[in-house]
Amino acid sequence: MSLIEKLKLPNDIKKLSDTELAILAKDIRQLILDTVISNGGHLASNLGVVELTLALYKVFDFPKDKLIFDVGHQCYTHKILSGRLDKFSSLRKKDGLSGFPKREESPYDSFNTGHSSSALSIACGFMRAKKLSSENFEIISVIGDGSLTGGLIFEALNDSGNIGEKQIIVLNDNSMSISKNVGAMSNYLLRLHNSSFYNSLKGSVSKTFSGMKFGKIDAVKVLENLKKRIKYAVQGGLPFDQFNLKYFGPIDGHNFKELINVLETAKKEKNSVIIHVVTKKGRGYLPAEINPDKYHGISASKCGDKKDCEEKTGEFENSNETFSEVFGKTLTEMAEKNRKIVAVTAAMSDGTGLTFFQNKFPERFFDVGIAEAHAVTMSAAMSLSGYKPYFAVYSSFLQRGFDELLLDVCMQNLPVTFCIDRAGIVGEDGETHQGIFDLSYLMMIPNLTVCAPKDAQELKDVLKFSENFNAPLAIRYPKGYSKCYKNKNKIEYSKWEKLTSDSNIYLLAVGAKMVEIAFKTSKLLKEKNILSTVVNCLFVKPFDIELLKSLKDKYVFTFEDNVVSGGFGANISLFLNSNNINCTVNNFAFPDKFISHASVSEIYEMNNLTSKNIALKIEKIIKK
Ligand SMILES: Cc1ncc(C[n+]2csc(CCOP(=O)(O)OP(=O)(O)O)c2C)c(N)n1
Repeated sequence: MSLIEKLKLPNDIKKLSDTELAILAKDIRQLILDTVISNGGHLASNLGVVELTLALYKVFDFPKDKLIFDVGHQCYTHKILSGRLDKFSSLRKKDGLSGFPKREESPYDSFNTGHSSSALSIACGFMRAKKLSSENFEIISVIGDGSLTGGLIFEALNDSGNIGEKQIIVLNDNSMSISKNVGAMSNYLLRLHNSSFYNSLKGSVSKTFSGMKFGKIDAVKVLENLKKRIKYAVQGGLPFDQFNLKYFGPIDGHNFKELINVLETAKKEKNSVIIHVVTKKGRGYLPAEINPDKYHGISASKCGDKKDCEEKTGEFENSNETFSEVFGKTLTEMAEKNRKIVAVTAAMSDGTGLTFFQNKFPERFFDVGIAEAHAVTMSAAMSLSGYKPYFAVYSSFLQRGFDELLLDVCMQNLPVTFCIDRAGIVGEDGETHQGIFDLSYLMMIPNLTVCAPKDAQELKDVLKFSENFNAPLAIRYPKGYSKCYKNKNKIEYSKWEKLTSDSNIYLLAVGAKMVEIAFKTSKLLKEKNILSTVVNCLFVKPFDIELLKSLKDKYVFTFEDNVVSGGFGANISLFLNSNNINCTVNNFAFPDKFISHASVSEIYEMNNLTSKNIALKIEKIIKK
């Protein structure tokens, strides 16, 4: 029986020696590795914080003390230690453990996270509540150096300096966001943990000079003062001091003695502290240590994405490239001829396919850190200066930049192109990552054109169309592999494409996933002698008004991978109704709820959005 199986978690951790903790860390690493290889998930980040999480559990009393994980993707050891060991094999599976902290799962998860840089705002809320209620507990946030590139963190740091309540911030510095971390703060942290001269002075003063005097003055006092001056000279002044945070570090994040010492000191402190812990992303698994970016998040198997594309229906074939790859390569090709094209990412160059562009045109590629709102406004100003910015961003993360999209880009009608990846259902990452709200928040923005290509070829064509389009444009596409349809659409502004011949039943579909489902639905209906017309609504906004006007007295069914409220279908219904185009309209979309983790196909199944379900529903409606 391994140590991990013998322990009563989490209480037994308090009794363990450093040697036993090291054995436990090894067991946990193996468990994380085995589970993530089989289920997919965030590997490198979790391998990096095993010792840190164990040390936190050794020193603090959770859930009385509150532990907040920023982003939350590094919470696996925490889940294992907090009574979820027996369920760990269900990580990211339907009805299993979430890959992120989730209050519904355990009282040890103090807040549901998933998007970066919110931890310190959460801490501020707990601090104020603690002060008002005079309860006694510690508030500990674990934030990464990547999270520290997000503006929300600085709003919270500013606010927390005035609250008059204690917090402990553990800054887990591995010099990596998903890719190499960027920006001035990241350079500063690097200087801090490279300042070996200062580090060698750390702690040695009191040991060596204890009891000695310089004249009448205590030698330790003089030297401590001198040490402080050296610290500022070497480290360039500590910004954390300005936020009323006492800085401890850098600490070796894989050394139990150092970690436990510093956490115990922090616990005794009356005032807020920041502990700068240096860890190795991917620690203990060589491939992840060497390539932490590639092992940041891994799929159970890449086929997970491909599975849904395997069925060949004759109308389309599978492509070997993901939408992200097609986007990245096409933009790079376009940039070869057009020197005004610039690419912007908020710390997601790899995931969005921009690495191709980054390698070819580093001077025209800008990673601004995990700062989506900033990326939007920054792009707006670049476009005003004659450049053609393409901001590649995941659907759920663009939510962070809504006001900037509305006012800084669309109100001024500026030609920024938003390449919205991971639109629709993403699957195992769950609620925080499903891209099912973008159509609702994009459809209502004046001046914005929204496109959803049906396949890789159309994504290429829309990107080429975007080059001379002089207004804000959003192009949304899903996670994973594309199909290639036989039909090649001629892109014409606001025009839709009929993929099958005219009939009395119109299936108006938005984007790759839904055009595919509409196609399959149409085939199933045909088997029952019900003819239907599949329409690829490439321009989600503005509508093809001519086509809509022709739908009088027809059956209209809309298909979208977005929540039903405020989406494509809801707006179509509104348009048809307010223009007295009499027809029977039904919307197939996701219900207005947050959708938990499961595979993409399970999620479609659970929400009755498979072609089989839809065909049955259509049949019922038209036979009424
Ligand atoms: C708002 C937002 N944008 C992007 C992401 C995608 N993302 C997940 S983890 C991560 C990097 C976080 O880096 P860091 O905080 O240093 O943690 P590490 O993975 O290095 O431990 C990013 C960009 C996100 N979760 N939230």
